[in-house]
Amino acid sequence: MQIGIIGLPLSGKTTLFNALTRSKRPTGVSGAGKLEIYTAAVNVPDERVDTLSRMFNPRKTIYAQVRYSDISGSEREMSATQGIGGALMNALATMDALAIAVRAFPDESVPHPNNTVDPNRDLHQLESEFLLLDLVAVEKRLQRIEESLKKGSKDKELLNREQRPFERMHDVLEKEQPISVLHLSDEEVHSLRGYGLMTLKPMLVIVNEGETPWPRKVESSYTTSAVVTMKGKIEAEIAELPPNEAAAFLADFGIDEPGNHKALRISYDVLGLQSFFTVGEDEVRAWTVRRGATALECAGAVHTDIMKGFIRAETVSYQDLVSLGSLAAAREKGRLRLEGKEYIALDGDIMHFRHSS
Ligand SMILES: Nc1nc2c(ncn2[C@@H]2O[C@H](COP(=O)(O)OP(=O)(O)OP(=O)(O)O)[C@@H](O)[C@H]2O)c(=O)[nH]1
Ligand SMILES: [Mg+2]
Repeated sequence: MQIGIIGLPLSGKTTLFNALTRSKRPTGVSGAGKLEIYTAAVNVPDERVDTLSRMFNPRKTIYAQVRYSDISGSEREMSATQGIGGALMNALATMDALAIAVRAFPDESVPHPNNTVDPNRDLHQLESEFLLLDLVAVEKRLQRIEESLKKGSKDKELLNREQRPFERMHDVLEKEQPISVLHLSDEEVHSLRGYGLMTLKPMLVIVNEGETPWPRKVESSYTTSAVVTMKGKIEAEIAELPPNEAAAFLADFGIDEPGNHKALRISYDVLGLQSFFTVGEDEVRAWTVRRGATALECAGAVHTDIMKGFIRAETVSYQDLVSLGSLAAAREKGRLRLEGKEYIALDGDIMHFRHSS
């Protein structure tokens, strides 16, 4: 999973990126509006993985990973008449979700492109801009389709098939909602990647509040967006500390859940993702799949060969395994089930795939 952080200049994108990934990229240095992208991966903290690792004492413990990209200078790549520039379009194609950084820290020494600090105004400005960009792109495509149909194109059926999703997208955009409300399938999203549609992907809003809490609620105008608040600068500094020292500082600043955990948890939610685990003496590992994934799709996440040769998935819930203490006990108590291809995996399932090779 890859999440791109975008936002107005000097909203704290790099600061949040540092807090989220424990990186040390220089902040407060503007790249003169040029598009620049830095990516770093982080492990997804998961207490269940820690517990399983204690239980199996494996040689390797592997957490799920998420990649964050710090995208600066995106504003120059967006034009209401020209659409999105090629470089940004290519970058967006690799992102599964976008996180909008919104400034809510007052700081006289940091200039604001809109002069005053007002996170709701900035957020709504960006959200309207994204909707407009998408509306222009969708209308352009619809117009092309209509022209081709009028000319009596041979691909009438193909064009008709393409027209429908674009009309649906047009409808929601006109209602000032993002395309993501349509919950398009992975395939549909994939087929649209060449159009640089900003609101096709789930979005997360990260309110970057300063040392004191922002007094008003920051609300997205998109029904599908989630809002997370972080204390960017403080959390970036704390992220540099060893974990045992970090805990004391978090408590001092009244941060009950560090922003990096919160952002990951909510990203999974917004993206409709869940985890399943594979366990053994060799490796305890977390895997990420979409909610509602079948046992076959889970097998495919591990390896395409396992998916191709899929026979059964030995499955036990995390709760059952932990309360019974071992796979042997789970088997004995009949809690280790043999599931077929169509089984809908639940969050936290522990799976072992029987397969032919
Ligand atoms: N006081 C305070 N300053 C912050 C906070 N977050 C960021 N800043 C400062 O704001 C300035 C801009 O932060 P960056 O993280 O570089 O912002 P950015 O969005 O990456 O900026 P560009 O990439 O240049 O558009 C820096 O001087 C940061 O130290 C915060 O929570 N509190
Ligand atoms: Mg930056």
